[in-house]
This record gives sequence, C-alpha cells and structure tokens, in this order.
Amino acid sequence: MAEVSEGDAPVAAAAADETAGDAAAGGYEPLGPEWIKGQPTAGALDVQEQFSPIGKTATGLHVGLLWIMGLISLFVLGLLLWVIVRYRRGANPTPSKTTHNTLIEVVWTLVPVLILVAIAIPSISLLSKQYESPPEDAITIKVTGYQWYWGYAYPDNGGFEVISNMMPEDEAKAKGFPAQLEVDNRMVVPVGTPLRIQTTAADVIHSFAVPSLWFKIDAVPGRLNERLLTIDEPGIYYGQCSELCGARHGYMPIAVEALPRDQWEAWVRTQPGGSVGDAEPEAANPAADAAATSEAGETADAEAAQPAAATN
Ligand SMILES: [Cu+2]
Repeated sequence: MAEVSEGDAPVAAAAADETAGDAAAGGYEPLGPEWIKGQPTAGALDVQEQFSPIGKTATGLHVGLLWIMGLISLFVLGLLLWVIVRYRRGANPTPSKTTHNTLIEVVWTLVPVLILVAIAIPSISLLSKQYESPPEDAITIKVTGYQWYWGYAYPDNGGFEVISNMMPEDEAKAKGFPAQLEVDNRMVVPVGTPLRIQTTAADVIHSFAVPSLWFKIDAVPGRLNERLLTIDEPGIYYGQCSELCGARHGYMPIAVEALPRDQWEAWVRTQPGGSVGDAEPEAANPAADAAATSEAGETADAEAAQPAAATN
C-alpha cells in the first residue's frame, strides 16, 4: 500500500515529514500541477485515462465492446455489399427459390447467442463490482454537497470537515492549475487504500463525480449513499458536480488529491482535531474517544484503522 513508483516529490515530502516528527502542522505540501492526472483534455474522444481498479476494468470492457461492435458492423456491411453486387438483377437474372437452410439458421442463431453470453459475463461482473461494499477497515469520507461547494468530513480521523470552494480563475491560472476545476481545499485521501465514500447533501440534490476514477454517486438530502473507491496512484483527479443543482452548479468542482499513506497522515494532523490513531490519544482518553466516535458514528472503523497506522 502507498508505494510511490514515479516522481520524487511525495518521497521528498514524506522524508520531510519524518524529520518533522510529530509537529502538528509539518510535513504536508499540497501537490503541484505536475501531479495532475485526471482531467479532461481538449479534443479528446474517449473516456479519461483511469486510475482506479474498477475504472481500468470498465475501460477494458468498453474498449472490448467497441471492437466487437465494430467487427459485427463491418461483417454485416460486407454481407450487404456482397448481396447487392453479386445478386443484383444484372448479375443474377433468375433468383433462387430457396426458403430454408437448417445449417445456416442454426449458425445465425447460435453465434449471436454465444457472443451475447461472452459479453454478459464480464458485464454483469463489472456491474456487481461497482456495488461492492467497502471492507471494514476502509477509511470513511463523508461528502456533503452544498449550494454551491463541497464539504469533506473525516469521521475516522477526528471528524473535521474540509470546506472546498472553486479557486478563483486568475489564481488557478497563475498557479498552473486548470481554471474552474481547481479548488482552495482538496479532498485529500491515501492512495492504494479502500475508501468508503459516503455522499449526502444539505440543500438540493448534487452528484459527486470524478471521471478518471470511474466514480459517480448522487448526493441526496436526507440520504446517505455509499460506494467503495480505491485510487492506484498518487496524483490530482478533477471532477464536477453532475446533477443540476442551481445557479452555480457549474462552479463547484471536485479536486481529489491522493497521497502516499504517511503523507496523507501528515495532512490529517494539520487539520483541526485531525488524528490517525497511531498516537493512541483515543485509547489514552476513553472519554474523548467516546465523544469523537459518537460524533463520527464510525467506532469500528476508527479502531480497525489503528493496527495499520501503528506500523510506521
Ligand atoms: Cu451541485
């Protein structure tokens, strides 16, 4: 988990974190524009490059289906052209009176059935994978849609909430980020770790969607939706609210920043009340633990996260 295979910025920042020790505000640097991985590109035709396991599976199926559809279309087009040319009146003045051919009828029934079955197997398995529940030790992030910004709460890590607004256009351009996609405070998450993303809304229906992570789930007032998300690589992934939610619907972008686990923990410690469990403040103070978890409502997950966190 949390391996960095490319670039050296997270490694450098992680090293800085270690030297900074337990300093509450040390060790975290927001990723720069060189880390942008998921964003739309001008003139692109296909889905965005995928950075989650489910996204890679889904893109594979999508490309496979395109090939199957393309080949079938070409085959049918070829048959049509052949019939038009070979059996036109000029070339074939006395048409055949054949009405049945058992062999060909069996073939043109069986072959399409086999093709559909072959498509159904990966298709249904992808469908069920998209509804897979997060494992018990997943890190919970509660996403709340507001008119018109996002809130990201971390109930397993002290219950703080990050309020995320679109970065003003000139500031984003000056810093090298895409205008109207960059935000002031990103949703920072650990890479390679199962995340339990829960969505809800405070006012009207919003939708939390990040195309390059194959992730989209509605945020509905009074309801809590949940989906598993795992991100493969550190980087910045952009998305947008995808349910028309009012005047500034187009101006509530989503920026997900995935970091190696130790850097993510350093970020958590910079947040008000943020904890990752390795310092055992909760075990040392059961009253605070009870207060924190009753607020968060995720006791089991906070406990489950501790053994993993204690290894560093
Ligand atoms: Cu919205």
